[in-house]
Amino acid sequence: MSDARLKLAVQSKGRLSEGGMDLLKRAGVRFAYGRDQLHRRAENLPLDLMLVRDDDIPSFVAGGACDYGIVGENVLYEMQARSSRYANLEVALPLGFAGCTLKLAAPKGGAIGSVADLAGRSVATSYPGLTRKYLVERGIEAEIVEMRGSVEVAPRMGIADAICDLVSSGATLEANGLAAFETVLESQAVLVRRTTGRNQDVDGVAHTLIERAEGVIASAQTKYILLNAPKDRLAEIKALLPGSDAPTIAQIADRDDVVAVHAVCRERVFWETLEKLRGAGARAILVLPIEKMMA
Ligand code: PRT
Ligand code: ZN
Repeated sequence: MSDARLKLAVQSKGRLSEGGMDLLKRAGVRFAYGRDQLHRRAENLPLDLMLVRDDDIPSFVAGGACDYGIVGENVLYEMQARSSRYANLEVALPLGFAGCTLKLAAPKGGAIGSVADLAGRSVATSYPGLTRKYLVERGIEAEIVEMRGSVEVAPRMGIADAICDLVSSGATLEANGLAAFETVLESQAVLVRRTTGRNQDVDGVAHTLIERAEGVIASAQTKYILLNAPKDRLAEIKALLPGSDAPTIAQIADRDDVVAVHAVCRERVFWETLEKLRGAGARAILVLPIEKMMA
Protein backbone atom coordinates (compact mmCIF):
# COMPACT_ATOMS: atom_id res chain seq x y z
CA MET A 1 0.00 0.00 0.00
CA SER A 2 1.43 3.41 -0.91
CA ASP A 3 1.16 6.38 1.37
CA ALA A 4 -0.14 8.68 -1.38
CA ARG A 5 -2.85 11.08 -0.24
CA LEU A 6 -5.37 12.73 -2.48
CA LYS A 7 -5.24 16.53 -2.33
CA LEU A 8 -8.70 17.91 -2.96
CA ALA A 9 -9.32 21.65 -3.40
CA VAL A 10 -12.64 22.86 -1.99
CA GLN A 11 -13.98 26.40 -1.66
CA SER A 12 -13.26 27.64 1.88
CA LYS A 13 -16.41 29.73 2.23
CA GLY A 14 -19.33 30.22 -0.10
CA ARG A 15 -21.97 28.45 -2.12
CA LEU A 16 -19.76 25.49 -2.99
CA SER A 17 -18.25 24.83 0.42
CA GLU A 18 -21.37 23.67 2.22
CA GLY A 19 -22.49 21.37 -0.61
CA GLY A 20 -18.97 20.03 -1.02
CA MET A 21 -18.45 19.30 2.66
CA ASP A 22 -21.92 17.78 2.91
CA LEU A 23 -21.22 15.44 -0.01
CA LEU A 24 -17.91 14.33 1.55
CA LYS A 25 -19.60 13.75 4.87
CA ARG A 26 -22.33 11.67 3.30
CA ALA A 27 -19.64 9.74 1.41
CA GLY A 28 -18.37 8.71 4.84
CA VAL A 29 -15.30 10.96 5.01
CA ARG A 30 -14.46 12.10 8.55
CA PHE A 31 -12.14 15.01 9.21
CA ALA A 32 -9.86 15.46 12.17
CA TYR A 33 -10.80 18.50 14.19
CA GLY A 34 -8.24 21.18 13.52
CA ARG A 35 -7.65 24.89 13.68
CA ASP A 36 -5.90 25.06 10.33
CA GLN A 37 -7.76 27.43 8.03
CA LEU A 38 -6.20 26.04 4.86
CA HIS A 39 -5.85 22.27 5.34
CA ARG A 40 -8.06 19.53 6.72
CA ARG A 41 -6.92 15.97 7.04
CA ALA A 42 -9.37 13.09 6.65
CA GLU A 43 -9.18 10.48 9.41
CA ASN A 44 -10.49 7.48 7.56
CA LEU A 45 -9.30 7.98 3.94
CA PRO A 46 -5.94 9.13 2.55
CA LEU A 47 -7.47 12.50 1.66
CA ASP A 48 -6.47 16.08 2.45
CA LEU A 49 -8.61 19.12 1.76
CA MET A 50 -7.20 22.43 0.69
CA LEU A 51 -9.64 25.21 1.50
CA VAL A 52 -9.26 28.01 -1.04
CA ARG A 53 -11.17 30.57 -3.14
CA ASP A 54 -13.17 28.91 -5.87
CA ASP A 55 -11.48 31.00 -8.59
CA ASP A 56 -8.09 29.51 -7.65
CA ILE A 57 -9.22 25.89 -7.88
CA PRO A 58 -8.77 25.40 -11.66
CA SER A 59 -5.23 26.73 -11.54
CA PHE A 60 -4.28 24.66 -8.48
CA VAL A 61 -5.51 21.48 -10.16
CA ALA A 62 -4.14 22.35 -13.62
CA GLY A 63 -0.73 23.16 -12.14
CA GLY A 64 -0.56 20.06 -9.94
CA ALA A 65 -0.72 21.72 -6.51
CA CYS A 66 -3.94 19.71 -5.98
CA ASP A 67 -5.08 16.46 -7.55
CA TYR A 68 -8.80 17.11 -7.72
CA GLY A 69 -11.07 20.07 -7.03
CA ILE A 70 -14.73 20.93 -6.54
CA VAL A 71 -15.69 23.93 -8.64
CA GLY A 72 -18.64 25.37 -10.56
CA GLU A 73 -18.69 24.58 -14.28
CA ASN A 74 -19.06 28.34 -14.80
CA VAL A 75 -15.63 28.97 -13.27
CA LEU A 76 -14.00 25.96 -14.97
CA TYR A 77 -15.25 26.82 -18.47
CA GLU A 78 -14.57 30.54 -17.99
CA MET A 79 -10.93 29.77 -17.17
CA GLN A 80 -10.73 27.45 -20.17
CA ALA A 81 -12.23 30.12 -22.42
CA ARG A 82 -9.62 32.61 -21.19
CA SER A 83 -6.45 30.55 -21.39
CA SER A 84 -5.05 27.32 -22.81
CA ARG A 85 -3.36 26.75 -19.42
CA TYR A 86 -6.59 25.06 -18.36
CA ALA A 87 -6.99 22.81 -21.38
CA ASN A 88 -5.69 19.88 -19.32
CA LEU A 89 -8.71 19.89 -16.99
CA GLU A 90 -11.66 17.53 -17.26
CA VAL A 91 -14.84 16.83 -15.33
CA ALA A 92 -14.51 13.59 -13.37
CA LEU A 93 -18.04 13.73 -11.96
CA PRO A 94 -20.96 16.21 -12.04
CA LEU A 95 -22.03 16.69 -8.42
CA GLY A 96 -25.63 17.83 -8.79
CA PHE A 97 -25.54 20.88 -6.49
CA ALA A 98 -24.97 24.65 -6.80
CA GLY A 99 -26.99 24.66 -9.99
CA CYS A 100 -27.22 28.03 -11.75
CA THR A 101 -27.36 29.48 -15.25
CA LEU A 102 -25.16 32.07 -16.94
CA LYS A 103 -27.62 34.34 -18.74
CA LEU A 104 -27.68 37.42 -20.91
CA ALA A 105 -30.13 39.98 -19.58
CA ALA A 106 -31.13 43.55 -20.35
CA PRO A 107 -33.50 46.21 -18.95
CA LYS A 108 -37.12 45.08 -19.19
CA GLY A 109 -39.03 46.69 -22.02
CA GLY A 110 -35.84 48.22 -23.47
CA ALA A 111 -34.22 48.00 -26.89
CA ILE A 112 -32.45 44.69 -26.23
CA GLY A 113 -34.49 41.49 -26.30
CA SER A 114 -32.32 39.07 -28.27
CA VAL A 115 -28.69 38.23 -28.97
CA ALA A 116 -28.88 40.01 -32.36
CA ASP A 117 -29.83 43.23 -30.56
CA LEU A 118 -26.42 43.20 -28.84
CA ALA A 119 -24.56 44.13 -32.05
CA GLY A 120 -22.66 47.36 -31.41
CA ARG A 121 -23.73 47.41 -27.74
CA SER A 122 -21.88 46.72 -24.48
CA VAL A 123 -22.26 43.80 -22.06
CA ALA A 124 -21.05 43.90 -18.45
CA THR A 125 -19.91 40.57 -16.99
CA SER A 126 -17.57 38.73 -14.64
CA TYR A 127 -17.41 36.04 -17.35
CA PRO A 128 -15.65 37.83 -20.24
CA GLY A 129 -14.24 34.58 -21.67
CA LEU A 130 -17.56 32.75 -21.95
CA THR A 131 -19.48 35.87 -22.98
CA ARG A 132 -17.03 36.76 -25.76
CA LYS A 133 -16.94 33.17 -27.02
CA TYR A 134 -20.74 33.00 -27.08
CA LEU A 135 -21.08 36.25 -29.03
CA VAL A 136 -18.25 35.50 -31.46
CA GLU A 137 -19.77 32.09 -32.26
CA ARG A 138 -22.94 33.93 -33.25
CA GLY A 139 -21.13 36.60 -35.24
CA ILE A 140 -22.13 39.42 -32.87
CA GLU A 141 -19.65 42.22 -32.25
CA ALA A 142 -20.23 43.78 -28.86
CA GLU A 143 -18.02 45.45 -26.29
CA ILE A 144 -17.35 43.41 -23.14
CA VAL A 145 -17.08 45.40 -19.91
CA GLU A 146 -15.42 43.25 -17.26
CA MET A 147 -16.68 43.67 -13.69
CA ARG A 148 -15.70 41.76 -10.54
CA GLY A 149 -19.14 41.92 -8.92
CA SER A 150 -22.49 43.76 -8.75
CA VAL A 151 -22.86 43.25 -12.48
CA GLU A 152 -26.60 43.66 -12.17
CA VAL A 153 -26.30 47.40 -11.51
CA ALA A 154 -24.33 48.09 -14.73
CA PRO A 155 -27.26 49.04 -17.01
CA ARG A 156 -28.82 51.32 -14.41
CA MET A 157 -25.51 53.07 -13.85
CA GLY A 158 -24.93 53.52 -17.56
CA ILE A 159 -21.87 51.24 -17.50
CA ALA A 160 -23.25 48.82 -20.09
CA ASP A 161 -26.39 48.14 -22.14
CA ALA A 162 -26.79 44.53 -21.04
CA ILE A 163 -25.26 42.02 -18.64
CA CYS A 164 -24.16 38.39 -18.66
CA ASP A 165 -24.40 36.98 -15.13
CA LEU A 166 -25.24 33.93 -13.06
CA VAL A 167 -28.88 33.46 -12.17
CA SER A 168 -30.44 30.98 -9.79
CA SER A 169 -33.81 32.16 -8.48
CA GLY A 170 -33.92 35.20 -10.76
CA ALA A 171 -34.66 37.52 -7.82
CA THR A 172 -31.55 39.66 -8.44
CA LEU A 173 -32.49 40.30 -12.07
CA GLU A 174 -36.07 41.05 -11.06
CA ALA A 175 -34.99 43.47 -8.33
CA ASN A 176 -32.86 45.36 -10.85
CA GLY A 177 -35.50 45.62 -13.56
CA LEU A 178 -33.69 43.18 -15.85
CA ALA A 179 -35.05 40.35 -17.97
CA ALA A 180 -32.99 37.38 -19.19
CA PHE A 181 -33.25 36.63 -22.90
CA GLU A 182 -30.58 33.99 -23.52
CA THR A 183 -28.82 31.14 -21.71
CA VAL A 184 -25.07 31.03 -22.21
CA LEU A 185 -24.29 28.10 -19.88
CA GLU A 186 -26.08 25.71 -17.52
CA SER A 187 -23.79 25.10 -14.57
CA GLN A 188 -23.48 22.87 -11.52
CA ALA A 189 -20.67 21.93 -9.16
CA VAL A 190 -18.28 19.36 -10.63
CA LEU A 191 -15.26 17.35 -9.56
CA VAL A 192 -12.32 18.34 -11.80
CA ARG A 193 -8.94 16.72 -12.40
CA ARG A 194 -6.10 16.79 -14.91
CA THR A 195 -6.56 14.69 -18.04
CA THR A 196 -2.98 13.42 -17.80
CA GLY A 197 -0.13 13.21 -15.32
CA ARG A 198 -2.17 11.86 -12.43
CA ASN A 199 -0.75 9.62 -9.74
CA GLN A 200 -2.20 6.09 -9.93
CA ASP A 201 -2.45 5.59 -6.18
CA VAL A 202 -4.14 8.95 -5.74
CA ASP A 203 -6.55 7.98 -8.52
CA GLY A 204 -7.36 4.82 -6.57
CA VAL A 205 -8.47 6.95 -3.64
CA ALA A 206 -10.39 9.21 -6.04
CA HIS A 207 -12.11 6.16 -7.50
CA THR A 208 -13.41 5.16 -4.06
CA LEU A 209 -14.58 8.70 -3.45
CA ILE A 210 -16.26 8.98 -6.86
CA GLU A 211 -18.11 5.68 -6.42
CA ARG A 212 -19.38 6.76 -3.03
CA ALA A 213 -20.34 10.21 -4.33
CA GLU A 214 -22.26 8.58 -7.18
CA GLY A 215 -24.14 6.54 -4.60
CA VAL A 216 -24.87 9.63 -2.51
CA ILE A 217 -26.10 11.61 -5.53
CA ALA A 218 -28.21 8.74 -6.84
CA SER A 219 -29.75 7.94 -3.46
CA ALA A 220 -30.68 11.60 -2.93
CA GLN A 221 -33.20 11.38 -5.75
CA THR A 222 -34.06 7.71 -5.39
CA LYS A 223 -36.94 6.59 -3.21
CA TYR A 224 -38.32 3.27 -2.09
CA ILE A 225 -42.08 3.01 -2.61
CA LEU A 226 -44.31 0.50 -0.84
CA LEU A 227 -47.99 0.17 -1.62
CA ASN A 228 -50.90 -2.24 -1.80
CA ALA A 229 -52.43 -2.67 -5.26
CA PRO A 230 -55.58 -4.38 -6.51
CA LYS A 231 -54.38 -7.28 -8.68
CA ASP A 232 -56.56 -6.30 -11.61
CA ARG A 233 -54.97 -2.80 -11.83
CA LEU A 234 -51.36 -3.87 -11.29
CA ALA A 235 -50.20 -3.03 -14.84
CA GLU A 236 -51.62 0.48 -14.56
CA ILE A 237 -49.97 1.03 -11.16
CA LYS A 238 -46.60 -0.31 -12.31
CA ALA A 239 -46.66 2.15 -15.22
CA LEU A 240 -47.16 5.05 -12.81
CA LEU A 241 -44.06 4.30 -10.72
CA PRO A 242 -41.42 6.87 -11.79
CA GLY A 243 -38.14 5.40 -13.04
CA SER A 244 -38.65 1.93 -11.66
CA ASP A 245 -37.77 -1.11 -13.75
CA ALA A 246 -38.75 -4.28 -11.88
CA PRO A 247 -40.87 -3.89 -8.76
CA THR A 248 -41.21 -6.75 -6.31
CA ILE A 249 -44.77 -8.12 -6.10
CA ALA A 250 -45.60 -9.95 -2.86
CA GLN A 251 -48.63 -11.77 -1.49
CA ILE A 252 -50.61 -10.20 1.33
CA ALA A 253 -51.84 -12.61 4.03
CA ASP A 254 -55.53 -13.58 3.62
CA ARG A 255 -56.06 -11.39 0.53
CA ASP A 256 -56.51 -12.77 -2.99
CA ASP A 257 -57.46 -9.50 -4.65
CA VAL A 258 -54.64 -7.28 -3.40
CA VAL A 259 -50.83 -7.56 -3.65
CA ALA A 260 -47.96 -5.60 -2.09
CA VAL A 261 -45.70 -3.69 -4.49
CA HIS A 262 -42.15 -2.64 -3.51
CA ALA A 263 -40.23 -0.50 -5.98
CA VAL A 264 -37.03 1.54 -6.17
CA CYS A 265 -37.89 4.75 -8.02
CA ARG A 266 -34.94 6.53 -9.63
CA GLU A 267 -36.81 9.73 -10.33
CA ARG A 268 -38.36 12.27 -8.01
CA VAL A 269 -41.66 11.18 -6.54
CA PHE A 270 -44.13 14.06 -6.48
CA TRP A 271 -47.44 14.32 -4.63
CA GLU A 272 -49.12 14.19 -8.06
CA THR A 273 -47.67 10.73 -8.58
CA LEU A 274 -49.11 9.55 -5.25
CA GLU A 275 -52.50 11.00 -6.16
CA LYS A 276 -52.46 9.17 -9.48
CA LEU A 277 -51.44 5.93 -7.75
CA ARG A 278 -54.30 6.26 -5.32
CA GLY A 279 -56.62 7.07 -8.23
CA ALA A 280 -55.55 3.75 -9.76
CA GLY A 281 -56.58 1.92 -6.60
CA ALA A 282 -53.28 1.84 -4.69
CA ARG A 283 -53.58 2.08 -0.91
CA ALA A 284 -51.23 2.33 2.09
CA ILE A 285 -48.65 4.14 -0.05
CA LEU A 286 -45.29 4.76 1.64
CA VAL A 287 -42.36 6.67 0.15
CA LEU A 288 -39.08 6.03 1.98
CA PRO A 289 -35.69 7.70 1.56
CA ILE A 290 -32.72 5.51 0.63
CA GLU A 291 -29.66 6.13 2.72
CA LYS A 292 -26.95 4.43 0.70
CA MET A 293 -26.78 2.70 -2.69
CA MET A 294 -24.27 0.51 -4.45
CA ALA A 295 -25.00 -1.32 -7.68
O1 PRT B 1 -14.77 33.81 -2.19
P1 PRT B 1 -14.93 32.97 -3.38
O2 PRT B 1 -14.30 33.54 -4.62
O3 PRT B 1 -14.52 31.54 -3.11
O4 PRT B 1 -16.52 32.89 -3.63
P2 PRT B 1 -17.43 33.60 -4.73
O5 PRT B 1 -18.07 34.78 -4.12
O6 PRT B 1 -16.74 33.74 -6.03
O7 PRT B 1 -18.45 32.44 -4.98
P3 PRT B 1 -19.91 32.10 -4.44
O8 PRT B 1 -19.79 31.35 -3.16
O9 PRT B 1 -20.84 33.27 -4.50
O10 PRT B 1 -20.37 31.12 -5.62
C1 PRT B 1 -19.67 29.97 -5.88
C2 PRT B 1 -20.33 29.22 -7.02
O11 PRT B 1 -21.69 28.93 -6.69
C3 PRT B 1 -20.45 29.96 -8.33
O12 PRT B 1 -19.25 29.99 -9.06
C4 PRT B 1 -21.52 29.15 -9.03
O13 PRT B 1 -20.96 27.98 -9.59
C5 PRT B 1 -22.43 28.72 -7.88
N1 PRT B 1 -23.72 29.47 -7.80
C6 PRT B 1 -24.95 28.89 -7.72
C7 PRT B 1 -23.92 30.80 -7.77
C8 PRT B 1 -25.30 31.03 -7.69
N2 PRT B 1 -25.92 29.82 -7.65
C9 PRT B 1 -25.80 32.38 -7.62
N3 PRT B 1 -27.03 32.58 -7.54
N4 PRT B 1 -23.05 31.85 -7.78
C10 PRT B 1 -23.52 33.11 -7.71
N5 PRT B 1 -24.87 33.41 -7.66
C11 PRT B 1 -25.23 34.86 -7.58
C12 PRT B 1 -25.92 35.41 -8.80
O14 PRT B 1 -24.95 35.89 -9.69
C13 PRT B 1 -26.75 36.56 -8.25
O15 PRT B 1 -26.01 37.76 -8.24
O16 PRT B 1 -26.16 35.04 -6.54
C14 PRT B 1 -26.98 36.15 -6.79
C15 PRT B 1 -28.39 35.73 -6.47
O17 PRT B 1 -28.97 34.96 -7.50
P4 PRT B 1 -30.55 34.91 -7.74
O18 PRT B 1 -30.80 34.63 -9.19
O19 PRT B 1 -31.04 33.81 -6.87
O20 PRT B 1 -31.11 36.24 -7.33
ZN1 ZN C 1 -14.96 33.33 -6.52
